[in-house]
Amino acid sequence: MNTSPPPPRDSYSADLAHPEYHFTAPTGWINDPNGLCQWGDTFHLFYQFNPDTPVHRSIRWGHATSTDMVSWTDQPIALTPTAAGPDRDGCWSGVLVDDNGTPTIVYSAHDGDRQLPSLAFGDSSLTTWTKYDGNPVIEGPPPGLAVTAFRDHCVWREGDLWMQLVGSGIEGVGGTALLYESHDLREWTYRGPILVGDINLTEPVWTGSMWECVDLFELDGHHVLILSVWDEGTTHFSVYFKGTYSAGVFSPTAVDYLDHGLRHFYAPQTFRDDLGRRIIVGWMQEGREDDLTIRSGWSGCLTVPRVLSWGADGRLHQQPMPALERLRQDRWDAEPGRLSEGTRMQLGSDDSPTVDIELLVSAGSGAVLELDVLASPDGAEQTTITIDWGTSTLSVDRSRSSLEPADTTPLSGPINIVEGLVELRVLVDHSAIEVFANGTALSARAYPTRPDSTRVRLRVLGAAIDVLRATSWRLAAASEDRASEVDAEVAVPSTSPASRLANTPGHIQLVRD
Ligand code: DQQ
Repeated sequence: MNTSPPPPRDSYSADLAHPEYHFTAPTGWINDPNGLCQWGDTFHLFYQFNPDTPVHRSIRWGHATSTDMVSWTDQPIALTPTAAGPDRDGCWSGVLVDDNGTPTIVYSAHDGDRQLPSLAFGDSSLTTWTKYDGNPVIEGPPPGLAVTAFRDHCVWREGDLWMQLVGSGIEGVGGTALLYESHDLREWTYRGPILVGDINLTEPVWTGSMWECVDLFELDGHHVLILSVWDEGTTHFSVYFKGTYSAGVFSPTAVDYLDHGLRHFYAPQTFRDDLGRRIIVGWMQEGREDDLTIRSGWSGCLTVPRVLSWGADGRLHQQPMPALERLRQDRWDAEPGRLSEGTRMQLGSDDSPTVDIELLVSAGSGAVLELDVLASPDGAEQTTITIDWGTSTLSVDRSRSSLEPADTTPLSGPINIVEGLVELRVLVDHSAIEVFANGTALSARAYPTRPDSTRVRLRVLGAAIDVLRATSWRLAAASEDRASEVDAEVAVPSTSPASRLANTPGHIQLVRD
Protein backbone atom coordinates (compact mmCIF):
# COMPACT_ATOMS: atom_id res chain seq x y z
CA MET A 1 0.00 0.00 0.00
CA ASN A 2 1.15 3.54 -0.69
CA THR A 3 2.55 5.14 2.45
CA SER A 4 4.02 8.32 1.00
CA PRO A 5 2.05 11.56 1.20
CA PRO A 6 -0.08 12.14 -1.89
CA PRO A 7 0.81 14.94 -4.31
CA PRO A 8 -0.87 18.28 -3.53
CA ARG A 9 -4.05 18.90 -5.49
CA ASP A 10 -2.44 21.75 -7.42
CA SER A 11 -0.21 19.18 -9.11
CA TYR A 12 -3.32 18.56 -11.23
CA SER A 13 -3.57 22.20 -12.33
CA ALA A 14 -2.47 21.34 -15.87
CA ASP A 15 -5.41 18.96 -16.18
CA LEU A 16 -8.21 21.06 -17.69
CA ALA A 17 -10.80 18.72 -16.15
CA HIS A 18 -9.66 18.93 -12.53
CA PRO A 19 -12.09 21.01 -10.39
CA GLU A 20 -10.93 23.87 -8.18
CA TYR A 21 -13.81 24.33 -5.76
CA HIS A 22 -15.55 20.95 -5.91
CA PHE A 23 -14.08 18.54 -3.38
CA THR A 24 -11.81 15.89 -4.89
CA ALA A 25 -9.61 13.31 -3.21
CA PRO A 26 -6.02 14.59 -2.79
CA THR A 27 -5.15 11.98 -5.41
CA GLY A 28 -6.67 8.79 -6.77
CA TRP A 29 -10.28 7.77 -6.41
CA ILE A 30 -13.25 9.24 -4.54
CA ASN A 31 -16.82 8.01 -4.55
CA ASP A 32 -19.53 8.33 -1.91
CA PRO A 33 -19.52 11.01 0.81
CA ASN A 34 -19.73 9.25 4.21
CA GLY A 35 -20.18 10.19 7.85
CA LEU A 36 -21.20 13.77 7.07
CA CYS A 37 -21.73 15.67 10.29
CA GLN A 38 -21.14 18.81 12.27
CA TRP A 39 -19.27 18.04 15.48
CA GLY A 40 -19.09 21.19 17.57
CA ASP A 41 -18.05 23.94 15.17
CA THR A 42 -16.39 21.60 12.72
CA PHE A 43 -17.90 19.96 9.66
CA HIS A 44 -16.57 16.48 8.90
CA LEU A 45 -16.57 14.87 5.51
CA PHE A 46 -15.46 11.26 5.18
CA TYR A 47 -15.46 9.65 1.78
CA GLN A 48 -14.80 6.45 -0.14
CA PHE A 49 -11.15 6.78 -1.08
CA ASN A 50 -8.46 4.87 -2.94
CA PRO A 51 -5.25 6.93 -2.82
CA ASP A 52 -3.26 4.31 -4.77
CA THR A 53 -4.97 4.53 -8.15
CA PRO A 54 -8.13 6.13 -9.58
CA VAL A 55 -10.20 2.97 -9.52
CA HIS A 56 -12.78 1.59 -7.09
CA ARG A 57 -10.58 -0.86 -5.20
CA SER A 58 -9.35 -1.40 -1.64
CA ILE A 59 -11.54 1.42 -0.41
CA ARG A 60 -10.56 3.43 2.69
CA TRP A 61 -12.42 6.21 4.47
CA GLY A 62 -10.74 9.50 3.56
CA HIS A 63 -11.40 12.41 5.91
CA ALA A 64 -11.47 16.21 5.65
CA THR A 65 -12.67 18.95 8.00
CA SER A 66 -14.02 22.43 7.44
CA THR A 67 -15.54 25.35 9.28
CA ASP A 68 -17.74 26.39 6.33
CA MET A 69 -18.02 23.35 4.03
CA VAL A 70 -16.27 25.36 1.30
CA SER A 71 -12.58 25.03 2.19
CA TRP A 72 -11.47 21.68 3.50
CA THR A 73 -8.43 20.52 5.45
CA ASP A 74 -7.27 16.99 4.73
CA GLN A 75 -7.04 14.71 7.75
CA PRO A 76 -5.44 11.29 8.15
CA ILE A 77 -7.28 8.39 6.58
CA ALA A 78 -9.91 7.27 9.09
CA LEU A 79 -10.49 3.63 8.14
CA THR A 80 -8.29 1.21 6.23
CA PRO A 81 -9.08 -2.44 5.42
CA THR A 82 -7.68 -4.92 7.97
CA ALA A 83 -5.91 -7.82 6.25
CA ALA A 84 -7.65 -10.65 8.12
CA GLY A 85 -10.73 -8.66 9.08
CA PRO A 86 -14.31 -8.66 7.80
CA ASP A 87 -13.39 -5.48 5.87
CA ARG A 88 -10.29 -7.03 4.23
CA ASP A 89 -11.50 -5.90 0.78
CA GLY A 90 -12.71 -2.43 1.70
CA CYS A 91 -14.39 -0.12 4.19
CA TRP A 92 -17.54 0.73 2.29
CA SER A 93 -20.13 3.43 2.88
CA GLY A 94 -21.72 4.42 6.15
CA VAL A 95 -22.56 7.12 8.64
CA LEU A 96 -21.26 8.70 11.83
CA VAL A 97 -23.39 8.97 14.98
CA ASP A 98 -22.86 10.37 18.46
CA ASP A 99 -23.13 7.49 20.93
CA ASN A 100 -23.36 9.46 24.13
CA GLY A 101 -20.20 11.44 23.34
CA THR A 102 -18.36 8.73 21.41
CA PRO A 103 -18.15 9.40 17.69
CA THR A 104 -19.12 6.07 16.14
CA ILE A 105 -18.91 5.05 12.50
CA VAL A 106 -21.34 2.47 11.17
CA TYR A 107 -19.96 1.19 7.85
CA SER A 108 -20.13 -1.75 5.48
CA ALA A 109 -17.21 -4.15 5.92
CA HIS A 110 -16.52 -5.54 2.45
CA ASP A 111 -15.16 -9.07 2.01
CA GLY A 112 -15.61 -10.84 -1.32
CA ASP A 113 -19.26 -10.54 -2.29
CA ARG A 114 -20.39 -9.71 1.27
CA GLN A 115 -20.73 -6.36 2.95
CA LEU A 116 -21.71 -6.40 6.62
CA PRO A 117 -22.54 -3.67 9.15
CA SER A 118 -19.51 -2.85 11.32
CA LEU A 119 -18.45 -0.22 13.86
CA ALA A 120 -15.45 1.98 14.55
CA PHE A 121 -15.00 4.35 17.50
CA GLY A 122 -13.32 7.73 17.26
CA ASP A 123 -11.38 9.91 19.66
CA SER A 124 -12.76 13.35 20.50
CA SER A 125 -11.09 14.93 17.44
CA LEU A 126 -12.54 12.27 15.10
CA THR A 127 -9.08 11.63 13.65
CA THR A 128 -8.11 8.37 15.35
CA TRP A 129 -10.40 5.39 14.87
CA THR A 130 -10.51 1.97 16.49
CA LYS A 131 -12.55 -0.80 14.92
CA TYR A 132 -14.91 -2.73 17.18
CA ASP A 133 -13.50 -6.19 17.87
CA GLY A 134 -16.98 -7.70 17.57
CA ASN A 135 -17.36 -6.71 13.90
CA PRO A 136 -19.50 -7.39 11.97
CA VAL A 137 -22.42 -6.43 14.20
CA ILE A 138 -24.96 -8.07 11.87
CA GLU A 139 -23.83 -11.45 10.56
CA GLY A 140 -25.75 -11.38 7.31
CA PRO A 141 -29.03 -10.48 5.62
CA PRO A 142 -32.21 -11.67 7.38
CA PRO A 143 -32.46 -15.49 7.12
CA GLY A 144 -35.06 -16.58 4.62
CA LEU A 145 -35.00 -13.33 2.66
CA ALA A 146 -33.54 -13.69 -0.86
CA VAL A 147 -31.69 -10.40 -1.12
CA THR A 148 -29.94 -8.91 -4.15
CA ALA A 149 -27.39 -7.16 -1.91
CA PHE A 150 -27.07 -5.84 1.63
CA ARG A 151 -25.02 -2.73 2.45
CA ASP A 152 -24.98 0.98 3.41
CA HIS A 153 -26.53 2.45 6.50
CA CYS A 154 -28.73 5.09 7.97
CA VAL A 155 -28.69 5.21 11.78
CA TRP A 156 -30.72 7.36 14.11
CA ARG A 157 -32.12 7.51 17.62
CA GLU A 158 -35.79 6.77 18.35
CA GLY A 159 -36.51 7.08 22.08
CA ASP A 160 -34.18 4.65 23.88
CA LEU A 161 -33.39 2.72 20.73
CA TRP A 162 -30.95 3.00 17.91
CA MET A 163 -32.58 2.35 14.56
CA GLN A 164 -30.70 1.30 11.45
CA LEU A 165 -31.63 0.96 7.80
CA VAL A 166 -29.55 -1.25 5.55
CA GLY A 167 -29.88 -0.82 1.77
CA SER A 168 -31.00 -3.99 0.03
CA GLY A 169 -33.32 -5.55 -2.53
CA ILE A 170 -35.55 -8.62 -2.68
CA GLU A 171 -34.89 -10.99 -5.61
CA GLY A 172 -37.44 -10.49 -8.38
CA VAL A 173 -39.42 -7.96 -6.33
CA GLY A 174 -37.45 -4.72 -6.02
CA GLY A 175 -35.18 -2.52 -3.94
CA THR A 176 -35.75 -2.11 -0.25
CA ALA A 177 -34.43 -0.67 3.01
CA LEU A 178 -34.32 -3.16 5.89
CA LEU A 179 -34.96 -1.86 9.41
CA TYR A 180 -33.12 -3.01 12.54
CA GLU A 181 -33.17 -1.82 16.16
CA SER A 182 -30.62 -1.93 18.96
CA HIS A 183 -29.98 -0.74 22.51
CA ASP A 184 -26.24 -0.33 22.08
CA LEU A 185 -25.32 -0.29 18.34
CA ARG A 186 -23.71 -3.73 18.87
CA GLU A 187 -26.67 -6.15 19.06
CA TRP A 188 -29.33 -5.66 16.41
CA THR A 189 -32.83 -7.08 16.01
CA TYR A 190 -34.42 -7.23 12.56
CA ARG A 191 -37.79 -5.48 12.23
CA GLY A 192 -38.56 -5.79 8.49
CA PRO A 193 -38.48 -3.71 5.30
CA ILE A 194 -39.76 -0.14 5.72
CA LEU A 195 -40.67 0.02 2.02
CA VAL A 196 -40.28 -2.31 -0.96
CA GLY A 197 -39.99 -1.06 -4.54
CA ASP A 198 -41.43 -2.72 -7.61
CA ILE A 199 -38.77 -3.63 -10.15
CA ASN A 200 -41.42 -3.79 -12.91
CA LEU A 201 -42.71 -0.29 -12.30
CA THR A 202 -41.06 2.20 -14.64
CA GLU A 203 -43.38 5.15 -13.98
CA PRO A 204 -43.01 7.67 -12.51
CA VAL A 205 -39.50 6.44 -11.63
CA TRP A 206 -37.95 2.99 -11.99
CA THR A 207 -36.22 2.07 -8.73
CA GLY A 208 -34.25 -1.03 -9.78
CA SER A 209 -33.34 -4.22 -7.94
CA MET A 210 -31.28 -2.76 -5.11
CA TRP A 211 -31.20 0.48 -3.10
CA GLU A 212 -27.79 1.82 -2.17
CA CYS A 213 -27.00 4.55 0.35
CA VAL A 214 -30.46 4.79 1.91
CA ASP A 215 -31.07 7.93 3.98
CA LEU A 216 -34.23 8.66 5.98
CA PHE A 217 -34.96 12.03 7.58
CA GLU A 218 -37.70 14.49 8.40
CA LEU A 219 -37.92 17.81 6.57
CA ASP A 220 -40.56 20.36 7.51
CA GLY A 221 -43.42 18.00 8.22
CA HIS A 222 -42.68 15.27 5.67
CA HIS A 223 -40.40 12.28 5.81
CA VAL A 224 -37.96 11.66 2.99
CA LEU A 225 -36.31 8.38 1.99
CA ILE A 226 -33.37 8.91 -0.34
CA LEU A 227 -31.84 5.98 -2.19
CA SER A 228 -29.54 5.32 -5.11
CA VAL A 229 -30.77 2.88 -7.73
CA TRP A 230 -28.35 0.04 -8.49
CA ASP A 231 -29.09 -2.77 -10.87
CA GLU A 232 -27.02 -5.46 -12.57
CA GLY A 233 -23.86 -4.04 -11.02
CA THR A 234 -24.43 -0.65 -12.57
CA THR A 235 -25.06 2.62 -10.78
CA HIS A 236 -27.96 4.59 -12.18
CA PHE A 237 -29.32 7.63 -10.35
CA SER A 238 -30.67 8.83 -7.01
CA VAL A 239 -34.34 9.20 -6.13
CA TYR A 240 -36.39 10.19 -3.13
CA PHE A 241 -39.68 9.06 -1.73
CA LYS A 242 -41.74 11.66 0.09
CA GLY A 243 -44.18 10.38 2.69
CA THR A 244 -44.67 9.40 6.29
CA TYR A 245 -42.52 7.10 8.38
CA SER A 246 -44.24 5.60 11.41
CA ALA A 247 -43.81 2.42 13.44
CA GLY A 248 -41.29 0.92 11.07
CA VAL A 249 -43.24 1.58 7.88
CA PHE A 250 -42.66 4.27 5.26
CA SER A 251 -45.86 5.23 3.43
CA PRO A 252 -44.93 7.15 0.28
CA THR A 253 -47.02 9.84 -1.34
CA ALA A 254 -44.58 10.70 -4.14
CA VAL A 255 -41.35 9.55 -5.75
CA ASP A 256 -39.06 11.62 -7.94
CA TYR A 257 -35.50 11.99 -9.20
CA LEU A 258 -33.28 13.83 -6.79
CA ASP A 259 -31.12 15.27 -9.56
CA HIS A 260 -31.60 14.94 -13.30
CA GLY A 261 -27.89 14.41 -13.93
CA LEU A 262 -28.55 10.67 -13.48
CA ARG A 263 -25.24 8.90 -12.72
CA HIS A 264 -23.43 12.21 -12.25
CA PHE A 265 -25.28 12.64 -8.96
CA TYR A 266 -25.05 9.40 -7.02
CA ALA A 267 -24.88 8.00 -3.48
CA PRO A 268 -25.69 11.29 -1.74
CA GLN A 269 -25.77 11.65 2.02
CA THR A 270 -27.49 14.31 4.13
CA PHE A 271 -27.10 15.73 7.61
CA ARG A 272 -28.68 18.51 9.66
CA ASP A 273 -26.40 21.38 10.66
CA ASP A 274 -26.69 23.47 13.83
CA LEU A 275 -28.82 26.03 11.96
CA GLY A 276 -31.34 23.27 11.29
CA ARG A 277 -30.56 23.10 7.58
CA ARG A 278 -30.73 19.72 5.84
CA ILE A 279 -27.58 19.62 3.72
CA ILE A 280 -26.92 17.12 0.94
CA VAL A 281 -23.70 16.18 -0.86
CA GLY A 282 -23.53 13.72 -3.77
CA TRP A 283 -20.81 11.99 -5.76
CA MET A 284 -20.24 13.27 -9.33
CA GLN A 285 -18.69 10.32 -11.08
CA GLU A 286 -16.57 10.69 -14.19
CA GLY A 287 -17.94 10.58 -17.72
CA ARG A 288 -14.75 10.37 -19.72
CA GLU A 289 -13.12 7.25 -21.11
CA ASP A 290 -11.62 5.01 -18.43
CA ASP A 291 -8.11 5.09 -19.85
CA LEU A 292 -8.12 8.91 -19.79
CA THR A 293 -9.26 8.80 -16.16
CA ILE A 294 -6.56 6.32 -15.21
CA ARG A 295 -3.90 8.40 -16.93
CA SER A 296 -5.14 11.55 -15.19
CA GLY A 297 -4.38 10.05 -11.75
CA TRP A 298 -7.67 11.10 -10.15
CA SER A 299 -11.34 10.19 -10.43
CA GLY A 300 -14.51 11.77 -9.13
CA CYS A 301 -15.55 14.83 -7.20
CA LEU A 302 -18.37 15.74 -4.84
CA THR A 303 -21.12 18.26 -5.47
CA VAL A 304 -21.01 21.49 -3.55
CA PRO A 305 -23.08 21.19 -0.37
CA ARG A 306 -26.72 21.95 -1.14
CA VAL A 307 -29.55 22.98 1.15
CA LEU A 308 -32.81 21.01 0.80
CA SER A 309 -36.28 22.55 1.07
CA TRP A 310 -39.79 21.91 -0.21
CA GLY A 311 -40.80 23.90 -3.27
CA ALA A 312 -44.27 25.32 -3.85
CA ASP A 313 -44.69 22.45 -6.35
CA GLY A 314 -44.32 19.94 -3.49
CA ARG A 315 -40.96 18.73 -4.79
CA LEU A 316 -37.66 18.63 -3.00
CA HIS A 317 -35.70 21.72 -4.06
CA GLN A 318 -31.95 22.23 -3.81
CA GLN A 319 -29.76 25.32 -3.65
CA PRO A 320 -25.99 25.60 -3.22
CA MET A 321 -25.04 26.41 0.35
CA PRO A 322 -24.74 30.22 0.63
CA ALA A 323 -21.20 29.98 2.09
CA LEU A 324 -19.96 29.16 -1.42
CA GLU A 325 -20.52 32.80 -2.35
CA ARG A 326 -17.39 33.81 -0.46
CA LEU A 327 -15.35 32.41 -3.37
CA ARG A 328 -16.92 34.88 -5.80
CA GLN A 329 -14.56 37.26 -7.64
CA ASP A 330 -14.67 39.51 -10.71
CA ARG A 331 -18.39 40.29 -10.64
CA TRP A 332 -20.05 41.03 -13.98
CA ASP A 333 -23.62 42.35 -14.40
CA ALA A 334 -25.83 42.67 -17.45
CA GLU A 335 -28.28 45.53 -17.80
CA PRO A 336 -31.79 44.33 -17.03
CA GLY A 337 -34.10 44.58 -20.04
CA ARG A 338 -35.85 42.76 -22.85
CA LEU A 339 -33.84 40.49 -25.13
CA SER A 340 -35.59 40.00 -28.44
CA GLU A 341 -35.76 36.68 -30.24
CA GLY A 342 -32.45 35.96 -31.96
CA THR A 343 -30.33 37.82 -29.37
CA ARG A 344 -26.87 36.33 -28.83
CA MET A 345 -24.55 37.68 -26.20
CA GLN A 346 -21.56 36.77 -24.13
CA LEU A 347 -21.84 36.73 -20.35
CA GLY A 348 -18.98 37.68 -18.08
CA SER A 349 -15.31 37.25 -18.74
CA ASP A 350 -14.19 34.82 -21.41
CA ASP A 351 -11.25 33.13 -19.76
CA SER A 352 -12.39 31.41 -16.58
CA PRO A 353 -13.11 27.68 -16.33
CA THR A 354 -14.78 28.39 -12.97
CA VAL A 355 -18.00 30.39 -13.12
CA ASP A 356 -21.02 31.10 -10.96
CA ILE A 357 -23.98 32.50 -12.91
CA GLU A 358 -27.28 33.80 -11.56
CA LEU A 359 -30.08 34.64 -13.97
CA LEU A 360 -33.60 35.77 -13.17
CA VAL A 361 -35.58 35.76 -16.38
CA SER A 362 -39.20 35.88 -17.45
CA ALA A 363 -40.81 34.74 -20.68
CA GLY A 364 -43.93 33.37 -22.33
CA SER A 365 -44.48 29.80 -23.45
CA GLY A 366 -42.87 30.28 -26.88
CA ALA A 367 -39.44 31.16 -25.50
CA VAL A 368 -36.28 29.11 -25.25
CA LEU A 369 -33.09 30.24 -23.57
CA GLU A 370 -29.83 28.56 -24.46
CA LEU A 371 -26.77 29.11 -22.34
CA ASP A 372 -23.47 27.72 -23.60
CA VAL A 373 -20.81 27.15 -20.98
CA LEU A 374 -17.26 25.88 -21.40
CA ALA A 375 -17.57 27.14 -24.99
CA SER A 376 -14.66 27.71 -27.36
CA PRO A 377 -14.75 30.92 -29.44
CA ASP A 378 -15.60 28.96 -32.60
CA GLY A 379 -18.20 26.74 -30.92
CA ALA A 380 -16.25 23.55 -31.64
CA GLU A 381 -16.65 22.76 -27.96
CA GLN A 382 -19.65 23.89 -25.94
CA THR A 383 -22.05 22.51 -23.36
CA THR A 384 -25.55 23.87 -23.78
CA ILE A 385 -28.01 24.41 -20.94
CA THR A 386 -31.56 25.00 -22.19
CA ILE A 387 -34.67 26.34 -20.51
CA ASP A 388 -37.78 25.71 -22.59
CA TRP A 389 -40.86 27.59 -21.44
CA GLY A 390 -43.11 25.60 -23.80
CA THR A 391 -42.29 22.24 -22.28
CA SER A 392 -41.21 23.54 -18.83
CA THR A 393 -37.94 21.67 -19.03
CA LEU A 394 -34.32 22.16 -18.11
CA SER A 395 -31.86 20.22 -20.24
CA VAL A 396 -28.14 19.88 -20.80
CA ASP A 397 -26.73 18.92 -24.19
CA ARG A 398 -23.20 17.51 -24.08
CA SER A 399 -23.01 16.32 -27.68
CA ARG A 400 -20.43 19.05 -28.42
CA SER A 401 -18.83 19.32 -25.00
CA SER A 402 -15.55 17.73 -25.95
CA LEU A 403 -13.37 16.90 -28.94
CA GLU A 404 -12.52 13.70 -27.09
CA PRO A 405 -14.94 10.81 -26.54
CA ALA A 406 -16.97 11.22 -23.34
CA ASP A 407 -20.44 10.57 -21.98
CA THR A 408 -22.94 12.55 -24.07
CA THR A 409 -26.17 11.15 -22.60
CA PRO A 410 -28.82 13.90 -22.91
CA LEU A 411 -29.92 15.10 -19.50
CA SER A 412 -33.21 16.83 -18.72
CA GLY A 413 -35.89 17.32 -16.10
CA PRO A 414 -39.14 19.20 -15.53
CA ILE A 415 -39.15 22.60 -13.88
CA ASN A 416 -42.02 24.38 -12.22
CA ILE A 417 -42.57 27.73 -13.98
CA VAL A 418 -45.02 30.14 -12.35
CA GLU A 419 -45.94 33.34 -14.24
CA GLY A 420 -43.07 32.78 -16.66
CA LEU A 421 -40.33 33.31 -14.05
CA VAL A 422 -37.19 31.20 -14.03
CA GLU A 423 -34.38 31.54 -11.53
CA LEU A 424 -31.32 29.86 -12.93
CA ARG A 425 -28.06 29.20 -11.08
CA VAL A 426 -25.17 27.57 -12.89
CA LEU A 427 -21.92 26.47 -11.28
CA VAL A 428 -19.09 25.56 -13.63
CA ASP A 429 -15.83 24.15 -12.30
CA HIS A 430 -13.79 22.72 -15.17
CA SER A 431 -15.43 19.32 -15.80
CA ALA A 432 -18.03 19.67 -13.00
CA ILE A 433 -21.29 21.46 -13.79
CA GLU A 434 -24.24 21.93 -11.45
CA VAL A 435 -27.45 23.59 -12.66
CA PHE A 436 -30.40 24.68 -10.53
CA ALA A 437 -33.55 25.95 -12.26
CA ASN A 438 -36.42 26.94 -9.97
CA GLY A 439 -35.07 24.39 -7.47
CA THR A 440 -34.67 21.49 -9.94
CA ALA A 441 -31.09 20.21 -9.83
CA LEU A 442 -29.06 18.75 -12.68
CA SER A 443 -25.41 17.72 -12.30
CA ALA A 444 -23.21 16.94 -15.28
CA ARG A 445 -19.62 16.28 -16.22
CA ALA A 446 -18.11 17.70 -19.42
CA TYR A 447 -14.52 17.56 -20.70
CA PRO A 448 -13.46 20.38 -23.03
CA THR A 449 -9.97 19.80 -24.39
CA ARG A 450 -9.15 23.36 -25.40
CA PRO A 451 -7.87 25.91 -22.89
CA ASP A 452 -10.03 28.57 -24.59
CA SER A 453 -13.25 26.58 -24.00
CA THR A 454 -14.18 28.95 -21.20
CA ARG A 455 -16.86 31.24 -22.66
CA VAL A 456 -20.42 31.69 -21.51
CA ARG A 457 -22.90 32.65 -24.24
CA LEU A 458 -26.61 33.23 -24.16
CA ARG A 459 -29.12 32.84 -27.03
CA VAL A 460 -32.78 33.73 -27.15
CA LEU A 461 -35.00 31.63 -29.39
CA GLY A 462 -38.71 31.55 -30.16
CA ALA A 463 -39.82 34.68 -28.31
CA ALA A 464 -38.41 37.57 -26.30
CA ILE A 465 -37.09 37.04 -22.78
CA ASP A 466 -37.03 39.66 -20.03
CA VAL A 467 -33.82 39.69 -18.03
CA LEU A 468 -34.50 40.90 -14.50
CA ARG A 469 -31.04 40.02 -13.25
CA ALA A 470 -27.95 38.50 -14.85
CA THR A 471 -24.74 38.29 -12.88
CA SER A 472 -21.69 36.13 -13.14
CA TRP A 473 -18.53 35.66 -11.15
CA ARG A 474 -15.33 33.73 -11.39
CA LEU A 475 -15.01 31.43 -8.38
CA ALA A 476 -11.68 31.21 -6.61
CA ALA A 477 -10.16 27.85 -5.80
CA ALA A 478 -11.36 26.46 -2.50
CA SER A 479 -8.12 24.58 -2.11
CA GLU A 480 -6.00 27.63 -1.37
CA ASP A 481 -6.26 27.05 2.36
CA ARG A 482 -6.36 23.27 2.17
CA ALA A 483 -3.49 21.61 3.96
CA SER A 484 -2.10 18.62 2.13
CA GLU A 485 -1.38 16.72 5.27
CA VAL A 486 -2.74 13.31 4.51
CA ASP A 487 -0.18 10.68 5.23
CA ALA A 488 -1.87 7.73 3.63
CA GLU A 489 -1.62 5.21 6.44
CA VAL A 490 -0.26 7.11 9.44
CA ALA A 491 -2.57 8.88 11.87
CA VAL A 492 -1.50 12.45 12.66
CA PRO A 493 -2.49 13.56 16.17
CA SER A 494 -5.13 16.24 15.96
CA THR A 495 -4.91 19.60 17.65
CA SER A 496 -8.61 20.38 17.36
CA PRO A 497 -10.42 20.78 20.68
CA ALA A 498 -12.71 18.13 22.01
CA SER A 499 -16.20 18.92 20.89
CA ARG A 500 -19.64 17.48 20.87
CA LEU A 501 -22.00 16.75 18.07
CA ALA A 502 -24.43 19.59 17.64
CA ASN A 503 -27.18 17.11 16.85
CA THR A 504 -27.28 13.44 16.03
CA PRO A 505 -26.19 13.80 12.45
CA GLY A 506 -28.02 12.92 9.49
CA HIS A 507 -31.21 11.40 10.28
CA ILE A 508 -34.73 11.58 11.45
CA GLN A 509 -35.07 12.92 14.91
CA LEU A 510 -38.66 12.25 15.62
CA VAL A 511 -38.39 13.79 19.05
CA ARG A 512 -36.42 16.93 18.32
CA ASP A 513 -37.56 18.00 14.85
N1 DQQ B 1 -20.41 2.65 -3.01
C1 DQQ B 1 -19.98 2.01 -1.81
C2 DQQ B 1 -21.07 1.13 -1.39
C3 DQQ B 1 -22.25 1.78 -2.00
C4 DQQ B 1 -21.73 2.27 -3.32
C5 DQQ B 1 -18.69 1.29 -2.00
C6 DQQ B 1 -22.46 3.40 -3.94
O1 DQQ B 1 -21.14 0.98 0.01
O2 DQQ B 1 -23.30 0.89 -2.10
O3 DQQ B 1 -17.68 2.22 -2.34
O4 DQQ B 1 -21.66 4.14 -4.81
